[in-house]
Amino acid sequence: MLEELRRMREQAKEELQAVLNLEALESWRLAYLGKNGAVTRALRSIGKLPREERPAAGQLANEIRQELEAAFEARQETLRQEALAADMARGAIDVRLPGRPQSLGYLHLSTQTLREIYAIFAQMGFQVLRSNEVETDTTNFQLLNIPPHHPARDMWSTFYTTEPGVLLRTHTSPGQIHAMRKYHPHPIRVILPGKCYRYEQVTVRSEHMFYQVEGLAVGRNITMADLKGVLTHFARQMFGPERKLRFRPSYFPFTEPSAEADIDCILCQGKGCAMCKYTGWLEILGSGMVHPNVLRNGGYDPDIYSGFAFGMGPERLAILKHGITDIRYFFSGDVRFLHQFA
Ligand code: FA5
Repeated sequence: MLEELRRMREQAKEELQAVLNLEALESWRLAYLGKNGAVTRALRSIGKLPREERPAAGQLANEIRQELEAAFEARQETLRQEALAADMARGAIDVRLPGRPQSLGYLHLSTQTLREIYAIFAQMGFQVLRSNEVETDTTNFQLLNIPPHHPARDMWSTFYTTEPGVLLRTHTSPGQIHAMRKYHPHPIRVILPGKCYRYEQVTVRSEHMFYQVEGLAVGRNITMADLKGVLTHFARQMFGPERKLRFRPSYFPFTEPSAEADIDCILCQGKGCAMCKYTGWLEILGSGMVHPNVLRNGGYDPDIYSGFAFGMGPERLAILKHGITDIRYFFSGDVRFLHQFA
């Protein structure tokens, strides 16, 4: 009996060493220490032994039970620790890793330039008025003194909708009509920013979609001197006091007289380069005194009221300010360009 018990102990210990997970450990426990396990059965059978053998067998069987119970607990603890370590390794989060940066948006260069323009005109009392991007032939052309078949329509051709007479505006000037009809008969000082569209060959200086900022002042005794003063102040604020501004007589059907304002080329400092077509000057805006017919179309009597208007392209201004060589970068969606102005 004693020999049998010792063999069982050796076998149980060997098997326990081979147990590699908690499920196998439970099977081992049932096989030796469970209700019908080998150790339990041995203890139960001691009563059947001859009286003189019982004490030694009982003592050894009890020792073995205690030894195996202790071995079971130790093995269980080792396996639990191993299982925990494996779990941790599988779902590991290294809290020392730096976080992934969130990329924040930033303003498009056109928007930044528009805001600069708003701020400068706000100093002179001009408020921002939003007008429509979709206009009619009447507001985009006719009320601005451009009847059907007027040659200016060729230069200002645009994208037409399938709705007769409905088009994408070629300039912000129809906003003059909307502003006058809205504020009549009060004096006006507004700027009208927004997108314009043209059926036009795209080049380094021209896009078929671009922004404009229209300016309009209407009141009594407004003269060309006011126009020059406002635009000169604007150019100096925008480009610095050393910048040169020149006014050139021009023609627009909705202003009389009309003038274009040029700034000396920032890329070549006026020496002449491809950007300024070797003239040293860059056109930044068109302007003039509001034509009497246009004042009338807005509801103002030209014998009492006068006004000036201008229209500028913020992308062209940004090109000058930042020395950009191609206007097509603005709306091509290339973040390598845009990010430089973040
Ligand atoms: C006009 O659009 C007139 N409505 C401006 C005006 C307003 C004159 C009020 C008198 C009184 P023009 O076509 O020249 O004019 O355009 C005005 C400005 O818009 C230009 O100086 C330029 O800065 C910008 N611009 C015109 N066409 C383009 C284009 N294709 N791409 C980018 N900017 C343009």
